[in-house]
Amino acid sequence: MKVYFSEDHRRHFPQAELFGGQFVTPFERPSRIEYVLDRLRERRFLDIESPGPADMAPIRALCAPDYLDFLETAWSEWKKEGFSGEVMAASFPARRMQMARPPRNIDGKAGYYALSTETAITAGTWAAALSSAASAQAAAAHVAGGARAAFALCRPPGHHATADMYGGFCFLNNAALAAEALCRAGAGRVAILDIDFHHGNGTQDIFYRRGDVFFASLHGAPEEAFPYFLGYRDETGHGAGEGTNANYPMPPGTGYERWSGALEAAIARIRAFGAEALVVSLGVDAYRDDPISFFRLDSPDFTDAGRRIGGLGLPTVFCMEGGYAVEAIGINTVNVLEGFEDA
Ligand code: FKS
Ligand code: ZN
Repeated sequence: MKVYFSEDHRRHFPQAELFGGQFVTPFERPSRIEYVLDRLRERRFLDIESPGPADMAPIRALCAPDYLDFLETAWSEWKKEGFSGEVMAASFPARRMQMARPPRNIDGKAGYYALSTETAITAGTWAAALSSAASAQAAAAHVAGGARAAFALCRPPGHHATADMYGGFCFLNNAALAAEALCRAGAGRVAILDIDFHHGNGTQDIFYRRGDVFFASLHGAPEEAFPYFLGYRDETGHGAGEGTNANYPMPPGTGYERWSGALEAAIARIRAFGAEALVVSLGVDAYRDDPISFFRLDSPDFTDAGRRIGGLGLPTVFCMEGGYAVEAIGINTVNVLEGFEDA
């Protein structure tokens, strides 16, 4: 399977994440990619290519123009304001406040476009986000061109990003860009399967009213887990998209037996939907030792999950999302890909 990955991910490396009332080194850090690359090479995934520049037209079609302007200029505006740290949102349009008027002040704007505070923007964040999107686009183009599968080793991740919000370490929704590219290449129906521990709120939001893209997500129940405010079972889509959204929230301590049951249910829905192509939001933070998650999957479980996904027999684009137990993320990611190829 071909792998796409850009060195430009390194340009995004914030020094700080607000976690539990303290600043810590962000869990989402450049070394994550090294762990995955090392295992890919070791296990003979040697066809690793760096993508060309991002195709801006689909990004502009997906995202709000003012949001893209914000991402591109946030760092320089923050510096112009005289702030010495990284861009971090602190004030949000909460209940009964105005949503329709983005402030001019950069501190206000950060809160307007953010869905949470832990995700900092630095000098190279925009370039890194574009390079991550470019990997997803290249992988989608490869699959649209007839390949069985491709892996976009995206960093920063994407599934929390909406058309106009960043957060949860995400800026541009890579999986959504891949799905949209598959649609435009002629797939009448595309499914997105999100197996990251966290709910893919951004992806759900982007496709919620569309009937041609099915979204299924397995994740920590919103009562207990980030992003907290979306991901319930009764979110089933709206309008033309009614019936094309499936959430599988699960409680703390969930192990592979329950998780694989949800995976089978999601796969059955994707099959019934009649998907012609598949995008997998591949997070491996459902792993038992993940530092910020609460499922209990073992490494071999990821191989089995990959095999079940491969059983769908669909052209498939994998997009890297989360996973933080650094040593294991390489093993678990490649396990999914190998299982898939085995199927
Ligand atoms: C707030 C805790 C916020 C943020 C967790 C983000 C998870 C990101 C991810 C992605 F795939 F996007 F990387 N924690 N007090 O793993 O879903
Ligand atoms: Zn996650």
